[in-house]
Order: sequence, then C-alpha cells, then structure tokens
Amino acid sequence: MSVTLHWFLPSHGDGRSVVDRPHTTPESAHTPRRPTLEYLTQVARAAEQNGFMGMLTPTGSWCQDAWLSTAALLQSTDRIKFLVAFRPGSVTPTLAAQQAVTYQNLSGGRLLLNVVTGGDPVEQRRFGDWLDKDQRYARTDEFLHIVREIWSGKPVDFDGEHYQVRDAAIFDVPAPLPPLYFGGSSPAALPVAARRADVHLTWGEPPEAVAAKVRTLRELADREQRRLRFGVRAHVVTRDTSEQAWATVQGFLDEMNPADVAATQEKLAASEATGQQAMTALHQGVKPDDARALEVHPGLWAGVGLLRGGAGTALVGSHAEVADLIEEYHRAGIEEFVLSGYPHLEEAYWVGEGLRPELARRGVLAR
Ligand code: FMN
Repeated sequence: MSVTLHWFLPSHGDGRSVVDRPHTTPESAHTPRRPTLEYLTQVARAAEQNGFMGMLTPTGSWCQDAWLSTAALLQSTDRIKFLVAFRPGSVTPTLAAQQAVTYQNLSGGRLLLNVVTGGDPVEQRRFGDWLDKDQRYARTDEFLHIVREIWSGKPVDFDGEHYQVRDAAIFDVPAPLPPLYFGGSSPAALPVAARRADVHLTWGEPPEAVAAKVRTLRELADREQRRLRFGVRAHVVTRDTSEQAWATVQGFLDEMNPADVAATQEKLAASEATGQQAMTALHQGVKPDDARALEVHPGLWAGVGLLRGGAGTALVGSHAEVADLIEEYHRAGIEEFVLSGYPHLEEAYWVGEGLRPELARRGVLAR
C-alpha cells in the first residue's frame, strides 16, 4: 500500500486564516480572495505543480457549482484530476451518469466523483429535498445502483422506491470509469458505502477512531464481496519546524472572535451528520487560549472546527511530524489524503516542497 495526496479547491473563496470564511449570505462573507476563475486557476495549477493527484470540490449553496467550476479549470491544467462533489438528490441518476461520461471523455479521464448524500436539513431543503436522512441514504443506494448499471453499457429498467427508469442508457461509456468516493459515517451511510462506493472518505478524526471505522467498513464490504479503499480529509499546517507550525495555528486561534465561534457552533449543532458530530465532539465548542489544548492526538489540531463545518482538524507540525501522522493513518488503512490549508495557493507549496519530499524519502507516496 502507499498514499495518494489530493488538494482542495476553495470554490467558496480563500484567505490567509481560518477566520476568512464563507457565510451563507453574501453580506456576511469575508473571503479576501474571491473564487474567480483566475484565482481558482492559480490554485489548481499550484496543486498540479506540487504533485497532487486530484482536487476535491465542495458542493452546497455556499460555494460554486462543482461540475461547472472544475470543467472550466480543465482548460488550464494538464494532469490533475477533479474530485467533483454532487448530491444525488439534486440530479437524476441517468443525467449524473451522462455528465460523468461526458466529463471523462472531454478531460481524458480526469474525473473522480464524491457522492454527498447530505447531512444538513436546512441545506437540503434549499435544493428542494425534503427526505429524512435514512431515506436520503436509501435514495443514494438506488441512485448509485442505476448509475453503475448504466455505465455497464446495457439499457437499464429499474423500479425502486425513489427511482423508476425505463431503458436508461448512454452512449460512448469511457474507460476508465470515474471512481466513486463517498462521505458519510452514520449507521445509514456505512452499508451504502460498503455496497456502492470505491473509496470511503472520513473527516480527520484521531487515528484510533478512523481505524475503528475502517474495520467496520471492511467487515460490511466483505459481506458484499467488495473491497473498499479509505481516505481522510483534513487541513494541514506543515512547516520546516514544529514551532513554526504551532505558531501558525496559534495565530488562527488568537484571531477567532468568541461570538463567531458561538454562532458557528449553534449552526453546526443543527447538523444531522454523524461525521460532523464527531468533529464537534473534539473541541466541544470551547475556544481555549493555548492552541495545544486542542491537540487531540499528537500533531492533530481540532481548532479549525471552532469556525468551520466539515473538515475540522489539521495535521500540524514539522514535515517529519506530519509525515509520522500520515504514516499512522496509513497503518490504520488510509490510502488517500485530501488536504487543504489557508490559503490554498501558498499551502500547496508548503506540502509540495516540504511534506511531499519527506513522504517520498520514506517510500510511502503512490506517485
Ligand atoms: N456535504 C455537503 O453538503 N457538501 C460537501 O461538499 C461535502 N463534502 C464532504 C466531504 C467529505 C470528505 C466528507 C466526509 C463529507 C462531506 N459532506 C459534504 C457530507 C457527507 O457527504 C454526508 O452526506 C453528510 O455528512 C451526512 O453524513 P453522516 O452519514 O456522517 O451523517
């Protein structure tokens, strides 16, 4: 086994600090770097230049559409793949299968797909989705079954609870087909991941929690006679010395306004997502004075989650210390890392010029 590094596309804007974050209304957004095509191109080219294999996009009302923004970036990049996130509830399986095939054909195979079932009812309803979470995962299960059947090249008839399709087919199915990544850690999510996904993604919980999740998913996948791969999504602050890295995150913490932390935590408390709840449990909504107070495992800092939903932890330390933590996750079964940092442009270089050579020297990098 070896590890693959991906980067993140800040399609909601970017800045130098965790406090430079998007909000749900344009008035409250404070992102010094707007997600213009010009800026996103710079980030994508920096990610490509620094050897990342792919770039994850978010999906939601607070960022730009992932299909469109990454399709635009295909023109100015050569190799990097885009891990396009989408919600099954917002598109039909046949259309998604067709979009993926088109993307794969036009890009020469540079699509990876991240299936986001959705964990925030407020956000789901913005897109007209009123199903509860268990029903959403049941729908994702049917959706991915239909997509894979269509990709197999035969016309599909399907009568399910959520979809009924007749003679569903698309032409010119490419090889390779895009792998299906999948985020979701709730009891409803795991069997669907085991049955339908290629790669299960989890937020950067401490390695022992990640190892337990990997074991559970492997057992579920075994029952389906399938093999899953596993990935972790986290921020990273990798520097020449440990002191520099911890000074950076101390700076993030010092800038945080307690009222913003409280408002963020109130909003996140409404999330139905098990993965999100695991992130919140690491800091419990309390901003300490000392960044080290949120070091929940050696080199793993939970402070990002005070102001951000989703990936709430960062791998922090010297390049060697971050590489140690990556190896620890790797021993727990993790093969793919989706990393990011503030700002995404400069931090891509810290990883590419500092962490990457360290991992290469240890012989754990996939490419
Ligand atoms: N949910 C979104 O609404 N938009 C996203 O862009 C998004 N990206 C995700 C990326 C990763 C790596 C993970 C682990 C999750 C992401 N999610 C996103 C959320 C999940 O896909 C999932 O639907 C939701 O958290 C419910 O999860 P649960 O099964 O843990 O309760």
